[in-house]
Amino acid sequence: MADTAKAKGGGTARSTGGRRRTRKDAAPDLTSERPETLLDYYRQMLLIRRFEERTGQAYTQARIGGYCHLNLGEEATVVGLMTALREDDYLFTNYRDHGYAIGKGMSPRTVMAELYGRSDGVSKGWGGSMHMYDTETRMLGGYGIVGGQLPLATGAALAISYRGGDEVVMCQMGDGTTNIGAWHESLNIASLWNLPIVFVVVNNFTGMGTTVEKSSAEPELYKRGSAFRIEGVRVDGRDVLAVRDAAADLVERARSEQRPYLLEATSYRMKGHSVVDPAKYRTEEQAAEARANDPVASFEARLEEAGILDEEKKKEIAEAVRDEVADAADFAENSPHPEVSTLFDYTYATPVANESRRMPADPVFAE
Ligand SMILES: Cc1ncc(C[n+]2csc(CCOP(=O)(O)OP(=O)(O)O)c2C)c(N)n1
Repeated sequence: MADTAKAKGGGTARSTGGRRRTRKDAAPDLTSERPETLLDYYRQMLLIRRFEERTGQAYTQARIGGYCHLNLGEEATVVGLMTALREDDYLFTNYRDHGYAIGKGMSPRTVMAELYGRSDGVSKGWGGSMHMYDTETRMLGGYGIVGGQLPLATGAALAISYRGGDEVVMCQMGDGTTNIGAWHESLNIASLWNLPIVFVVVNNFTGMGTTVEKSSAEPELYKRGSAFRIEGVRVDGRDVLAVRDAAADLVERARSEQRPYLLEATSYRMKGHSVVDPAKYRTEEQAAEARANDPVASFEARLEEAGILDEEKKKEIAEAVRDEVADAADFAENSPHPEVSTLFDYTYATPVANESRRMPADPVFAE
């Protein structure tokens, strides 16, 4: 059910008279939605679910190496957020980025190839799971350092503001990130300089195995923008329509008012922190609650109840998704490994002195 709460920011925001959701708002009514749109949200959520399941499987088969964090359980949050952005808006995320990369428009093929560390991957195979990056779709990364994306996203919003553009930056992070220095620095500057950015905290209630209550003096994270006069909203991250509406509202306000906003999406990751974490800190009750509120299954049931999804349509979507994921895995499997000689090609925009790390056949770039 949709459940939004709001914390006042204050600051210099100009009111647009835009639609503002409050805790009393009802869940978005399906009858006012286009059935094709709802089915497309469902398809996207299912695609991320199956893609991530396949990723986990490929990891255990040693097709994927390094760190690997899945969006399982967070599909409604991912799809709702991505639906709220325009194609020319920018996105920065943490390392839990596969679903966002697909949602922002990258092909599952090139995302999977990146996971496999192959040359057809979005980052030419050199980035891996945590570093999906693509200027074309304006997903400017995937970052492995907790909070590393915040100053960069704030800088991108400053660039937009400086050039007088009307794009918005969305900066996704986890709940644990709200306790790191970059959070305070970035929100402070974003508010002080009136930057068009929406900070999104995906609150899955655990930073690795540490709960929000144990790590945050203010566990209602949407209120934590108030120190910087940034208005915050909390939304049920397991409801794709509620996330879409809350995010679209804040994105459009950031755009028209040139102000930062904060969105907290309460969510739940269905697996451990990364694929190698057995999540033993989870109780059986918590796992059962998660299964009972699975965002994909809940939305499926809601569409069925509304008569929008029937068995035939469900089968059709499931098969199309299955084929797309299988195709992505085949593509990744058949993509060549990158040449070692290209290791430094994408690190700097221009050639830099390379004598100390030059491979035998490389040209020399002098100091
Ligand atoms: C600066 C820094 N400190 C510690 C780590 C190790 N680390 C990786 S993920 C993580 C937890 C972050 O949790 P949260 O922000 O809630 O994101 P989630 O994994 O839930 O998406 C930690 C401590 C790191 N990557 N970077």
